Amino acid sequence: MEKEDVVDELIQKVAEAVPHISSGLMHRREYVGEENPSDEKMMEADVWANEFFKEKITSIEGVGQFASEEEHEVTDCGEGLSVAIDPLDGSSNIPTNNLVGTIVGIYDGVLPCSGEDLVAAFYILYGPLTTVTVARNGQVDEYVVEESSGDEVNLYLASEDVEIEGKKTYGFGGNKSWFESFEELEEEFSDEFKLRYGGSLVGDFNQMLHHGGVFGYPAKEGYDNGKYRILFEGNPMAFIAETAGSASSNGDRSVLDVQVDDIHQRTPFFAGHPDMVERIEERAL
Ligand code: AFP
Repeated sequence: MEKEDVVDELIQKVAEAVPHISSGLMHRREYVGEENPSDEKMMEADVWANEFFKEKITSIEGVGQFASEEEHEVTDCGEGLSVAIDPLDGSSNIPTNNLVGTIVGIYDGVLPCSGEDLVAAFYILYGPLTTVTVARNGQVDEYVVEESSGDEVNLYLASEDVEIEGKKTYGFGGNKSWFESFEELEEEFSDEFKLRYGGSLVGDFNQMLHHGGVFGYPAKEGYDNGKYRILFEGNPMAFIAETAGSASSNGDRSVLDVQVDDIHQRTPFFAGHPDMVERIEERAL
């Protein structure tokens, strides 16, 4: 299959999983007593969603590698594009019925590879509406997922060619351990912009995408490289932000320019209006 067709198939197959994932969360809100490769507690929903997506994605012709935030190693599954996924980002928000998401990066390269090798990226946001936001071919489009018959879903184009405009909101994670220089910057931003932070990367990023502003998770005490995994979270979200005409940064340069040597490598992460990202970089945080 042509790479474009593989990307189409990936978006459709992952979207088809939405009704199954949404209905399956209710009975999978307990922690399983194991940790993922990033030493984070795994919820039953994390394990289950990972297995569900892995089976769908590795069975697609034209997908050669599969990597997940929940698995230690890359799975080789044929020839073609490489897929890196955060199956259920924000799963700790499920017990409080907060927003959760699925993040997918599609790379034309052998994993681990840098964001420059991304050919497309998309996320699913499980909210009042379930939406799929896709960055490909230089454009970001948002679709609403509507369940149809059986496993079929319809994707309705809700927003075409989305661009991040304006500097309305800001939101930064990990506030319990920020370095002092970042605390000072956040105080400036809190005087100038509206705070939007909900503890869910996909939900918080999506607000920034539509409202205009900046979102991030900086390096902090004990986490010199921040919290987000570059392959599964940082690169795909940076690709979407930059495709939407905005900027991303690890505090120094575009997240997409960062060399990736390990599939679970972390990165400080900022994305949003270029002026706001530039102010963060100027503080060399
Ligand atoms: P979980 O997947 O463990 O819920 O973590 C979610 C997340 O990676 C991301 O979605 C949030 O932006 C971030 O963690 C919140 O981290 P803090 O709880 O440290 O603010």
